[in-house]
Amino acid sequence: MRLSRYFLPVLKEDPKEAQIVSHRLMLRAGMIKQQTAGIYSWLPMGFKVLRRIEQIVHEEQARAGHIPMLMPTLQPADLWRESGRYDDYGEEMLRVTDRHKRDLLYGPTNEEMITDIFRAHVGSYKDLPLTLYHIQWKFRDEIRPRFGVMRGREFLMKDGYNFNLTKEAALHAYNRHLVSYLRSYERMGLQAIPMRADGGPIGGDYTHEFLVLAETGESEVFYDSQITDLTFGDRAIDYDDVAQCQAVLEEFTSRYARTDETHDAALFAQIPEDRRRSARGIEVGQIFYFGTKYSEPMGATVVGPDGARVPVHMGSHGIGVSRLLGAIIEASHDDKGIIWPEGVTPFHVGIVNLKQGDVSTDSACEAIYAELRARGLDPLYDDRDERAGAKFAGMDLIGLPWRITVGPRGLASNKVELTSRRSGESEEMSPQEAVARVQAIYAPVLGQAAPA
Ligand code: 5CA
Repeated sequence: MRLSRYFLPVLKEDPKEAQIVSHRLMLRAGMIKQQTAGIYSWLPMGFKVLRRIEQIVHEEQARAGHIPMLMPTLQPADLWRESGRYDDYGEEMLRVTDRHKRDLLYGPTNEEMITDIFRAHVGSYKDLPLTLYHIQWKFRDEIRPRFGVMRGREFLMKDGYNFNLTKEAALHAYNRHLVSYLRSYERMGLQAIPMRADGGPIGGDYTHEFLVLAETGESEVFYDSQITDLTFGDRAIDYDDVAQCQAVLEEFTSRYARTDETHDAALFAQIPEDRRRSARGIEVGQIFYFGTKYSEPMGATVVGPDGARVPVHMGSHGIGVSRLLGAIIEASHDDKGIIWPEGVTPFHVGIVNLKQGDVSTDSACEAIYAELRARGLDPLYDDRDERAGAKFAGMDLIGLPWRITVGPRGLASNKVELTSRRSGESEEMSPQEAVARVQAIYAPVLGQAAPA
């Protein structure tokens, strides 16, 4: 993309309404625009990151064998009357009446609807296990929407639902999700720690939240510091292997890590004092096993191996896709702006032309731009007629992890500069070498794509 033709409405001043750094930087970097409390337009660069995150989620769900679909945002109230949640959900549910005076609601989650789909089409244990998911906008009429996309009213969620004949099978699905979530967050450059949590309005007493540690997090968390040493990495995993998935769950959940809802001071006190930590965290996902809470009242049953109908065991699993943008920025920024991890960056590399209009500088930039694109990379070329200082400040603000700086002085000896946004370090090299280096940096990121 050429910056002169892009739509990147950066703000010069800090917006007053933003209380936390991710909200401030998303507004300043021209990623979002608030339309009303807790409801945002996603401007092109914000939308680009949102799609990168969605893509990672889709790929990791595909890898785990989960099946994508799409359910609507508006749902009939009658489904929620069946589960009893129409009244229970309270004021967070946005209720709408259509022209025929039928009650609808803007879905805050989809347990009822997916259970309805299941009961209409699945009748035998032979069709199990089944895991369906979608990535769709949700609405929760939060009393205090705040912190930008972190606590929105309309927000994008990946929500998945699994159906199983037995509790054991449902727990394997739970473990599989835990593994796929660990992989997803790591690809986004995040450490998200699974912590024992509370089921809240979704229900079930077996649930983990995934938390990214950050001072601005809304959750209070308590954990054993050893847990922060764990990484999933690129180890091979067979998602059908029950013991292997169980072993990952045990590895990542056996140390103390809980949100304040389930915190147990006596258990916590048993951890050696120098490892006890209390901190703030951002909840970027949650997985639940809730047994037959929805299948029983809604009649989602299958004929079991012995011929009798039994309600299915279910779980659900959510990732806060739009919240993740805020969480990633909270975890990765400095006083100049955002520092995108390579896995989610809106553009792979920025090209800064120090002397726009100079024939040889322009043509060197054009060649680098074309060569990067030919290699499957997505560069942002700052081809505006602006001062170098303004171009650098803009690049630092929007946070592309790598920058190639091209100026007449360097070009005289066939050199450009490759700069890391994270370390600030620069290295001089030929334009060809800079392209090859950027390609090598992104090879592992681009190579992680799984067939969706
Ligand atoms: N049905 C289950 C799992 S599919 C469910 O709704 N789970 S949830 O309530 O925990 O939401 C899943 C994720 O959505 C949360 O972990 C959080 O990351 C994100 N989320 C929840 N509320 C908001 C909100 N108001 N703004 C942004 N993201 C949110």
